[in-house]
Formats: sequence, structure tokens, C-alpha cells
Amino acid sequence: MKNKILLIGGVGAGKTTLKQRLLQESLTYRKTQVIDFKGLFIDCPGEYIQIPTYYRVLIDASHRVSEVWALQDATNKRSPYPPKFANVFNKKTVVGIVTKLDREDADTSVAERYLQQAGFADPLHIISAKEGIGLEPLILRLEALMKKD
Ligand SMILES: Nc1nc2c(ncn2[C@@H]2O[C@H](COP(=O)(O)OP(=O)(O)OP(=O)(O)O)[C@@H](O)[C@H]2O)c(=O)[nH]1
Ligand SMILES: [Mg+2]
Repeated sequence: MKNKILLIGGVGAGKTTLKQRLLQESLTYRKTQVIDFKGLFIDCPGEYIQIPTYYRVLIDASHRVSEVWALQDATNKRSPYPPKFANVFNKKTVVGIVTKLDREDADTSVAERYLQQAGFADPLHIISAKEGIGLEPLILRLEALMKKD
């Protein structure tokens, strides 16, 4: 149960797309409506980080995983994360991921800063799930996690 990953990030940040890409599923868009505990990833609706009353659900879900991956859309001018939000996961391994690197309007440095301010900077990866760019370190993490029992 513990070798799972919780994906967090705002609505449309790319959580489900990243999950589909890493699990080699076809990339089909459907908005995540409810938290999904099935499989290696716990995927949740972006509203859970955008609406503070849902923080509790994310914290509870984090108890079932060994890593929390926090996504920030590089085309989004805003961040859903409060400063130092990573601290709520209480020393759990956290990973910051800037998504949508392929988009012309991507501003990765702003997105990186948002993740840093929230405490999701070490490590931090910049990716495009759509184009399959920058995924190698995440694939390695996944493989390492699957080897753990
Ligand atoms: N250009 C580009 N688009 C992406 C990328 N990742 C996701 N998208 C698009 O962004 C939109 C939202 O992606 P999702 O993966 O559904 O986002 P989500 O974080 O799961 O969103 P919620 O389920 O609403 O919380 C979809 O249209 C995706 O195709 C990417 O790397 N590049
Ligand atoms: Mg989703």
C-alpha cells in the first residue's frame, strides 16, 4: 500500500495526463471528479488543492503513499499552493513537477518559483506529459518505488 504516489495540483495541471503517460495508457481527457485510489497513483480533482476545506482529504490520502508529487502548470499565471504547503505532508518525500513545457506560453521559471515557495523544489522536474519530454527521472523514481516492498 505504501509504495504509491499521490498526485496533487490545480484543475487542469496535468495530473491525469502524467499518470496515463507513465502507465503507458492512451492519453484521453476526462476531468477527474472524485479521488481515485486505484493503482499506483492516487489521482484527485484539482479542486482539492484549490479549496482549503479539501486539504484534509489530501493529507489523509498522503498517509497511504510514500511520495507526493506536486504539479504546477507552466502556463498558469497563478499557483494553487499556499507558502510552505509541503510541510503538511510531514517529512514525506515530495517532488515538484512543472508541466506543459511544450506549450508556447509556458513560463517555467515562474512555475518553478511557485513550487519552491510551496516547498516542492527538491527534486524539481520540468516535463511535458503530452510530448513525453523530461519524464526519465520520474520513470526511474517509479521503477525504484515498485521494487520496494
Ligand atoms: N500541451 C500540453 N497539454 C497538457 C499536458 N498535460 C496535460 N495537458 C492538457 O491539459 C488538460 C488537463 O489535463 P489533465 O491531465 O486532465 O489535468 P488534471 O490535473 O488531471 O485536471 P483535473 O482532473 O481537473 O484536476 C488536458 O487537455 C490535457 O491534454 C502537457 O504536458 N502539454
Ligand atoms: Mg485529472
